Amino acid sequence: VTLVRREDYLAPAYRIRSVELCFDLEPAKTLVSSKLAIERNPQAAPQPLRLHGEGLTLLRVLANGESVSFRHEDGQLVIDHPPADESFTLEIRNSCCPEKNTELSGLYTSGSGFFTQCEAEGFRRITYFLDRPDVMAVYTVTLRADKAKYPVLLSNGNLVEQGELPGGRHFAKWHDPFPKPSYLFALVAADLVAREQKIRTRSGKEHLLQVFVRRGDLDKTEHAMNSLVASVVWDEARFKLPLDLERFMIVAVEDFNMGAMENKGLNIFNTKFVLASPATATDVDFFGVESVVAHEYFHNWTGNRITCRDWFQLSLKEGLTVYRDQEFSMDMSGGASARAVRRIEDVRQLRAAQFPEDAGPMAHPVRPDSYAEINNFYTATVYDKGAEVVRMMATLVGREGFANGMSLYFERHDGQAVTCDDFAQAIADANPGSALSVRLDAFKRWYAQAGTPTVTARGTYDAENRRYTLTLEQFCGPSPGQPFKFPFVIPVAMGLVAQDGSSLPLQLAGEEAPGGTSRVLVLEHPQQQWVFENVDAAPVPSLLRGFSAPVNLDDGLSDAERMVLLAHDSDAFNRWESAQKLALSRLCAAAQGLGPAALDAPLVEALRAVLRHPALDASFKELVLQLPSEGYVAEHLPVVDPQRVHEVREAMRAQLAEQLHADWIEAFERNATNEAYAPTVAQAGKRALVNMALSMLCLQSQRSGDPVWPGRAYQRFKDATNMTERLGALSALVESHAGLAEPALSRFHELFKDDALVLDKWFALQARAPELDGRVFARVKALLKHPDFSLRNPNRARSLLFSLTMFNPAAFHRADAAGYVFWADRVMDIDAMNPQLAARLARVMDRWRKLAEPYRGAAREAIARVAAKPDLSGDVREIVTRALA
Ligand code: BAL
Ligand code: ZN
Repeated sequence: VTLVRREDYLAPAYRIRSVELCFDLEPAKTLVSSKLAIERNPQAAPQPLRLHGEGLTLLRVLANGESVSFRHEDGQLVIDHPPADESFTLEIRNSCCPEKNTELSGLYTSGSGFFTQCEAEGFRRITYFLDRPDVMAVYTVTLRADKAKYPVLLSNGNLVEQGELPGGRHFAKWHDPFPKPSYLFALVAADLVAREQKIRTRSGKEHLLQVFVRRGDLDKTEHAMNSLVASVVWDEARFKLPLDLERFMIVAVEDFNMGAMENKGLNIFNTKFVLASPATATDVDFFGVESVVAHEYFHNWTGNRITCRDWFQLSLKEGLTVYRDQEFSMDMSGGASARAVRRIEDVRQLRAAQFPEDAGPMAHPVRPDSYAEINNFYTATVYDKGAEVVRMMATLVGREGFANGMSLYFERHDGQAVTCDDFAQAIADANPGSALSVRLDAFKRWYAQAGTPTVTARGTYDAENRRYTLTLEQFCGPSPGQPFKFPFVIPVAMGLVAQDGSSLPLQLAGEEAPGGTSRVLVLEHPQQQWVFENVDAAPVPSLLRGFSAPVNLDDGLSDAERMVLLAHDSDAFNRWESAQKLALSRLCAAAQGLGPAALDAPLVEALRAVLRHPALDASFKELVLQLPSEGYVAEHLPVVDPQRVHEVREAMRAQLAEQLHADWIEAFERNATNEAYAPTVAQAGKRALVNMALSMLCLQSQRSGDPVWPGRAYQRFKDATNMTERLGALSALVESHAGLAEPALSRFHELFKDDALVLDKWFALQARAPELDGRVFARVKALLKHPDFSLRNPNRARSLLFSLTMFNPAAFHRADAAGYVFWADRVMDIDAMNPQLAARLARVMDRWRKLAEPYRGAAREAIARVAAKPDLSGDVREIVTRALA
């Protein structure tokens, strides 16, 4: 494995100022001609010109109109003696083969159209170029194609010319006035239709918004368009960042490795994040569309106007843009409670994906130091932990201070390719004297050091002096290549809660008066103490409110103290967190044989109180009543027996189904709604709680044999007027292994067999059902041969394989190792077509070292079998090599 290292960065020796591209599009052989205006970097030593190129057929190279000698070396086109002038032109003709491009990187066909994906290094699979983000050029692009097959021809920027060509062909010429790196190039040639909307920004300028989809999908684009309009309005209001393009296009494509891609003015999206109608998409899908549309739109400033100097800086745009889309989603959600629900969901996601990553063989800093394959670093760490790092900065400088920092960032760097340091510096410089600027260097360790720190908190109460002393300590264990860590700067939002549940005023020693009931302590040393004065009785500390830093918190609280927080904390996040910690401690104890596989009566009663609470929102109740996932429990165990974890969690779920039976019935009846469908947080919360209640009621029926609830679920499944209810009812049947699950599954397939995204749900649901006697695993193996299944379509492959291997530990981790054998075979099958997708599947074994025997040995053997495959892609090789290291 050859590594690219951050410290080896050198500015480019040549720059490309402008490029004229011309495509003759044919699936089997597309001709590309490119004319590059190249400049030497006067600061760089004289050297050959080296252009990236991968899997291309070179037809011609001219420099300043003359032939020039060239050679191929290490996947690069090398011109040893380019013209000596400061600037010169290079003309290249090459061909590529879009229909054979199963990697879905570069130019490829999907269905009957042409699409591109260039981030990170796909442009070099289209033509020879300086394919690195710090080379920014102005693009003029001409597309030529058969008019009947490809009536729509799109590229970045503005349409400047179009017309007919002989032989039934036509052309379109596009010009993008903004210099951009090659990873933001895009083209589309396909038979599509568009939903269009005009929007006026604050300056009074009118802009055209378009969402392109296949014929027949137009009725599923309203939500994407609404989300786009809302994003444009939000970015201008919150960050004074207006839409800078005359036209902004979104195109949906069925075969796509990522969620979506922020190509300048021409976003290309996985259909999953564009198409949504109440009949075919769930509430979760609707929120996904909203947040991904926003994310890609926000990239237009954070990513496109200011981009990354090199790929080690990926979080510069991704962490920041995730932070922005999270804030947008919170603002779109409404009140404080809905915002808290969003925050809880984001944190759950961070803990489910990023914390394990940070503790495993792929652990890397938010700004990595090296990589073999950059595609492997589009990770939860770069995205989600990166967003937490930005969020901590915003916490340390305040909301207005952060907005000022963003303004300074754009003032300084608009149009440039910069680093994470440049961003942090701008935020700090806009806020002199702030909690961030006075310790900026230490804060930036969040970019440099991998690993999740643990913060240990202990409090002591001194009744005589009415003083409460809080001691915080931090520690972060070693990560690959980082044996020792310096202390992090950790903002700890906190409050003190009295035993009666009231919020106590917070007055630190030395202060004249209390400063509110919630504040942010900055932990920057291995250990620090804070003394609070005028505290009348021993309080319960509520720490890390709103999850103010991406750390594990050991708060040392007793069950009774957690119960106080669960019932009363003014911070909704910590209310939820208290329930999670109470349940987690039982799950972990039971999984290790240190406690019963049952919840104690006080906890069941506390959960009942939440479920019955007259004032709490349904969405919040649903989150509190969910037991921590098997994956989350596993992360908290020293050694993991996935079957045992499953067993104890199922036992506790069954217990909640039984002991809260009457409460589930009431929750079901009370929250069932006949309102016209709208994807609002309030409605979605009710539907989520109703679905959970139905699941619990069917689970209880499975044990009691009472057929009433499966019957009602089946009826609800048939009568449902939206996909959230329909899928919820179907899940309740499938997850409880009810007899009616089979007819319901057949009916569902019959109803939706022509809707790819819904069929994905059908596959996923079956692969995620709680394992029972090996039936679920057997079914997944059978579904692999289903006529509707294909490994080529990433969404379909994910629906079956990721559902099993990532989200169904008990079906996957089998004592007979069959799950691992299955995994290894699929990784190798997919690798032959699509290494990026295969590498993602390979990552599900990251945590194999934590497994108990016989799982551990069998897992190692399966990984070693993949590693031994001679023609493995670099993508998968990097993952399995690290896993075995
Ligand atoms: N830039 C890759 C897709 C995304 O993060 O938006
Ligand atoms: Zn992004």
